[in-house]
Amino acid sequence: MFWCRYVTWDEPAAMDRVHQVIAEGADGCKLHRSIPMEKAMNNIVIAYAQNGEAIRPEQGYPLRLVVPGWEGNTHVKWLRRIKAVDQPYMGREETSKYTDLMPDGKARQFTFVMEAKSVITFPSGRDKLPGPGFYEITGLAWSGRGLIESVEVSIDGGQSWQEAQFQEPRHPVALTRFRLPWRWEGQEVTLRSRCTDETGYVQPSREALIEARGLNTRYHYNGITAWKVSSDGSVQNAYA
Ligand SMILES: Nc1nc2c(c(=O)[nH]1)N[C@H]1C(S)=C(S)[C@@H](COP(=O)(O)O)O[C@H]1N2
Ligand SMILES: [Mo]
Repeated sequence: MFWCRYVTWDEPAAMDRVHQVIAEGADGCKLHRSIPMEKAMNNIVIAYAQNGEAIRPEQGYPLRLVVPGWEGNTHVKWLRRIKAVDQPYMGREETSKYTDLMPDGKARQFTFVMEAKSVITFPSGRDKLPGPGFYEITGLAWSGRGLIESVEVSIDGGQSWQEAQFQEPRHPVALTRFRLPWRWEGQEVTLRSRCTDETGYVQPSREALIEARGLNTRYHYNGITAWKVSSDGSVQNAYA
């Protein structure tokens, strides 16, 4: 039931009609995704190596796509074919999956970009602080739209926010380490981080995101994470 036209290169002006490339994997399901030409020509990697060695079988050996800033599902592993076509393929991974069902019953489609997100990695769920004293809050922030511009941390349940420091250098669309010194007096507190990227996009609260998109979708969940530190030092997800 594929109704997109393949573009053959010997046709005159074929290039004008190439709007998408279809990347297909060699696994049993032949996982495939449509990638708009603009992205394909601009900011995409066909990777054969990682960390100085051939990419490992579970990472897509011998070749995989890396599509910076876009949802993991587009990073097709065991790449065996790239087709040029004039419209999206409407394969399983962009219709039945990787669409976002909204509360009104409509679905967002081709929501490729992963929007800005951050998480505190210390202290975080299941850590146990040995007692009151000095700690360094640290975590990671990233944005599919580019550079992380700032990260704020709240130690009072989201009422006030303090600017965290970055571990430089920062790179666009890459994990960015942030840190904030913190003295824990031993009382119950809730820790949150909130990042802003270079486009001015601010990571939303969980409540705001659920209000906007409902509860039917989670592929692009980037709400603020809250860690509750109890007076005995144990740490757990405040929303759990
Ligand atoms: N061929 C193929 N590529 C694939 C998949 C797959 O099932 N088959 N899974 C995708 C999904 S859903 C994700 S999240 C990423 C995971 O990549 P990683 O194992 O390097 O984290 O691979 C993507 N590429
Ligand atoms: Mo995934």
